[in-house]
This record gives sequence, C-alpha cells and structure tokens, in this order.
Amino acid sequence: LLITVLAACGNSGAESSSGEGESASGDSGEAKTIKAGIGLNSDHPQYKGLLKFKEIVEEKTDGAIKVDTYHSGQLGDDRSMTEALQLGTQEVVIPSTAPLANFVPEFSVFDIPFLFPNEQVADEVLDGEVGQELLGKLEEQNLVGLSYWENGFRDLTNSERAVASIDDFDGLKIRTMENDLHLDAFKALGANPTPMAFTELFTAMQQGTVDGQENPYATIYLQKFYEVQDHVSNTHHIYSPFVFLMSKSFYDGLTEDQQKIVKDAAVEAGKHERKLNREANEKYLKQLQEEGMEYTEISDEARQEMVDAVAPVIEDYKSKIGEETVDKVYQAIEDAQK
Ligand code: TF8
Repeated sequence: LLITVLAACGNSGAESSSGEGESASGDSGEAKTIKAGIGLNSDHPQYKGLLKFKEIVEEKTDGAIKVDTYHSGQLGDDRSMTEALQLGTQEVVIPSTAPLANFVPEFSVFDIPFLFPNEQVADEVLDGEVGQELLGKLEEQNLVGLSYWENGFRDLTNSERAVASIDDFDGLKIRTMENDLHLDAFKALGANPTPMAFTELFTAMQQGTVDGQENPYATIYLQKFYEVQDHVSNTHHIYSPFVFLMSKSFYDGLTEDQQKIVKDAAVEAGKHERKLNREANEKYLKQLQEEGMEYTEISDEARQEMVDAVAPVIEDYKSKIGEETVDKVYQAIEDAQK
C-alpha cells in the first residue's frame, strides 16, 4: 500500500511540474542542443552537409534536438574541437581522419599514400566492415563515429614552381596536416614539411612561412588559396575521408530513438555531402586556372616515382598503424574492385 501511495505521489508531482515543454518524441521536454563545428567555410560542401544534418535532426525530433552550426574553425581546429568533444563542451565535429590518428592510431591507414584508386572504392571500404570497425575504436576515446563524409583526393599547390615530378619537391616548404605519416611521406618526396592546423594555413602561405600545401580542389578554390598560391598539380596522393564525430557523453544521454535519428541523419547528410563534394572537385580545377593558377599534370611515370619514393615509409608505418588493420583495408580495396 505504501508503495502505491508513494508512486501515486510521484506521478502527481511529476505531472504538476512537467509544464508544456514535454514533447511527443522527447523524454524530458527540455530541448537538447548540439554545438557542431567544422574547419571549412560556409561555401564548402562540408557546411552544406552539416546544414542537411541540422534540417533532418530538427525535423525528425520535432525540435527536441536543436543543432547550432559553426564553420571556418570558429570553435577551433580539427584537433582542439575533437578534444572539446571528449571534454563534453562540444557535441559534433567533422575532422579529417589524419588528425584523428593522434587519438586512434589505426586511422592512419587512410594516410597511406596512393591507397584508394577512386572515390567509389573508398566509399565501399569506408562504409563496409573495416571502415565501420575503425569507427568503433573511437568509443575508447569517448567519441562516437557516426559516418564517413568526404574531403577527397589531395592535390599540391605552391607559390614557388610548377611541380611535375618528384625532383620538383626538392626543399619545398609544405604544410601538412598534424599527422606523422604525412610528414614522413613528404620528407621522402624531398620536401621540407611542417605540420600545422588548417586554421593557421592561409596566413602561413600569405606570409611565406610555407611555400605550399595540399588539399582537394574544392577546398583550394572555396578557401581562396589561389590568392596566395600560383601552381597546382594533380598529385592526387592521398584520399582524405572526414569522420562525423559526436561526443560520447552526449550520445549516451540520448534516447534510443534519438540515437537512431542522429546516426541516420549523419549517414544521409554524408551522402549529400559526398555528392556535392564530387561535383565541386570536378568543376573547381578549371576555376582555379581562371583565377590565374598554373596547372601542371603529373604523368603516370612521374606518379610512379612518387609511389616508389614513399614505399619505405609505408613499410615502416605498417606496424605503427597495426598490421591487421592495414591488411584488412588492402583486402577490402581488392574486394571492392572485383
Ligand atoms: C586540412 C584538412 C582540412 C579539414 C577541415 C579543416 O588540410 O584537409 O581541410 O580537415 O576540417 O587540414
């Protein structure tokens, strides 16, 4: 009897205090807010994808989850924003996998130069078993990887000279992402690389602290790097994925329904982003030339020399990345091409 009375009291208490905020889909009625930050600017497909995520989540949760978006590194760079997710002071970030390797070393498998032959194979590997397994490893770091988006094949720009072959890398001061494999690969090519956060890159090129950088055409064009860079070559040396990350403490606090909604939205918005990004990468090389950049094509022969030059670096990194992960990814790439 006592239990019944207490339960009844509890119920009526909850009823009288619960007010109008209670929504049909939410658990508590209090709207939850996702603070989502990215490094690229509002013209980039990365931001368009993030807006898509916002639209889906706000609609499907009936306003129980609100998404506030921040572009251009307003909340920090890939690394510091990822740390903010771990601390629970930010809920979403979409970094490149390269800086994520500082959190989960296995992610460096995607930093192996000349790994993926094309975007379709990349999609299959990332969205397939091994790609999803890697996302699972983020949990130990208090992070939830919800999906892969696309940054894309990286191409070299610089303000010094046309780069047609490996000899032209000689001594070029190249900014790399904060990732050891990238650093060592560029050393092996003969360049003089410096790791740096993306947020500092434009100024570094403008002031001549570095001669060049490498990013997909979409980024080079939309971030206006042509204002401070004269040469572009289709090195296509690495395919960079993005990972859609959520803070684990925030994710764990969502209802099961809400977890499904954010997961599906991250996948759906990612499809949209990949599509826009591919269109962008296709059209912006021409626009870069229209803005005055000189384009140099890398011949198959010249690219093979680059492949050979970085081969010892890859060999050296296999154990650091984890042989098992490397083997699985190579196998998945092979399977995707059958
Ligand atoms: C880089 C990456 C970046 C992205 C972005 C800052 O060069 O390619 O463009 O990770 O989020 O740092």
